Amino acid sequence: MLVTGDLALLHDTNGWLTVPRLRGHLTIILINNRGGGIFEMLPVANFDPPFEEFFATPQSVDWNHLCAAYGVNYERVVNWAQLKACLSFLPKTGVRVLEVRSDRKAAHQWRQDLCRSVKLRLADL
Ligand SMILES: Cc1ncc(C[n+]2csc(CCOP(=O)(O)OP(=O)(O)O)c2C)c(N)n1
Repeated sequence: MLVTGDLALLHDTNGWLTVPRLRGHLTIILINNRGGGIFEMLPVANFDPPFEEFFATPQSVDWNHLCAAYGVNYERVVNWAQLKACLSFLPKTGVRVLEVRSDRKAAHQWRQDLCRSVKLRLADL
């Protein structure tokens, strides 16, 4: 099983040319937040432009179509119950992408808030 971001996976999708020779199975959980969420942690994230175009670099890829081009199975996951059901069994062969879409800005804010509350609690000790 592989958990990856959309930019990292896009970088390597040509590796799927070897899928016909793959022995075993790979499930890829694709966290698609339309760009590099890691860069939201940089000070430059507060300046747009140039942030979106030159740092986050969101791509307009239809993952369903891209997967189909390589013979990779695709499923869009929209809730936890579906994700749990998808992971409750692993196929024996082939590659499968489970796309989970996420809001890059909202996720960054959520992490910031979480870190802040953890720091506050540690300060209480
Ligand atoms: C081969 C390679 N190219 C570029 C980078 C620089 N880089 C580090 S993280 C990142 C973007 C990651 O974005 P994504 O995979 O969508 O994950 P997210 O940050 O959204 O979780 C890039 C381009 C790298 N580490 N390796």
